[in-house]
Formats: sequence, structure tokens, C-alpha cells
Amino acid sequence: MSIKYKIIELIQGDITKLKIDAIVNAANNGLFGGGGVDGAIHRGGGKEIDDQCKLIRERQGGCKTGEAVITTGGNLEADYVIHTVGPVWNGEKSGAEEFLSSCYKNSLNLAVEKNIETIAFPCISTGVYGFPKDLAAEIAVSSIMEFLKDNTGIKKIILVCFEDESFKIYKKLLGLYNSN
Ligand code: AR6
Repeated sequence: MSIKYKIIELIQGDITKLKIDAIVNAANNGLFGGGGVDGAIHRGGGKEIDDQCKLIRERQGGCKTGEAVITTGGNLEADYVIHTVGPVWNGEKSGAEEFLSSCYKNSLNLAVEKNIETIAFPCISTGVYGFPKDLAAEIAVSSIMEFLKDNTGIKKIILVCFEDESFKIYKKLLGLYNSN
């Protein structure tokens, strides 16, 4: 079991710079591109990502909260972008925790479907959407661990923290898992 934890890597930096099979985007329901990591990914990927998001919008109206869709990476180093929509934090018992967990699991399931072996996640919902960073980190790690129980092909999962606070939270959290 513990060997599987080694699949997870933690880094601090800009997810758009990663040379990897897929990066995950913290998108909005309309897949329009926005601020934060979404803005950076759309800017970095260029028209190719915008055009594919438009097609998805026309086909299925965008992406529901907790679900995930895929485009190619356009001008990014990553081959693919998996766009998932995190929940807006409305307090405990609003169902936000389950939606956030679904973001991680649905993104990973989609990756497996597309034979993606290496994937990087930002800290979904912890910026504009206001999810508490420590709770979001716990949900991210536990959802990934759950997925890894019957993982069928993912070789590396990189958790990308942009700011110090999230990086410190994840470092502590993964340290606890690793010491088990
Ligand atoms: N690389 C990695 N992480 C980043 C980067 C980057 N380049 N830039 C920001 N982050 P947010 P959300 C971190 O707000 O809360 C958009 O407008 C950031 O520090 O990007 O899910 C969408 O269109 C934070 O930890 O996403 C939606 O409307 C994390 O990414 C809405 O924001 C997520 O912050 C989604 O809000």
C-alpha cells in the first residue's frame, strides 16, 4: 500500500509550466476561462483550448460542478488539460466537500480513460471559490488515496501549490500519510 503513496509528488510553482501528460484546470461551469489558474491555463494554451471549450459548451452546455472534461494542451507543455469545476464554498453541510472530492476522482477517471499516466492538480476551489485551504487539502489527498486503491494506470500525480500557505499544509499532510 505505502508504495502507491510514492506516486504522489508535491511541488510549489506554476502548473502551466509543467511538461507532463495532463494538467488539471480549476475551471468554471461555462469553461470560459477566468482568473487564477484558469486564466493562466487559457492564456498559456491559447486558441486551441478556447476553441475546444467552445465545442464542449455547444455540445453539453459546459461542465457541471464536480465533473470533468478534457481538451488538448494547445501551446502548453502538457499534452492535455482536464477541466474540472470545483464548488464555491458555502460553508459546511452545503455538499461542497463531496463536490470537491468528485473533482479529483472524476479527473483521475477521465485521465485513465485517455491513457494519461502523469497528471498535475492545482488546489481546486481554494482561490476565488473560497474553500478553506486545509479542508480542501485533506479532501484532495483522501480522494486521491481512495482512487489509488484500484488505480489501473496512473504513474504520477503532482500536487501543485502556488502559494506558501497551501504548500505548508500539504507538506504536513503528506508527511502524516508517509509516516504510516
Ligand atoms: N499554477 C498553479 N496554481 C495556481 C496558479 C498557477 N499558475 N494560479 C493560481 N493558482 P483559483 P478556484 C492557485 O482562484 O478557487 C477562475 O476565475 C491559487 O493560488 O484559480 O477553483 C475560474 O474561472 C489557488 O490555490 O480557482 C473560476 O471562475 C488555486 O490555484 C474560479 O476562478 C485555485 O484558485 C475558480 O475558483
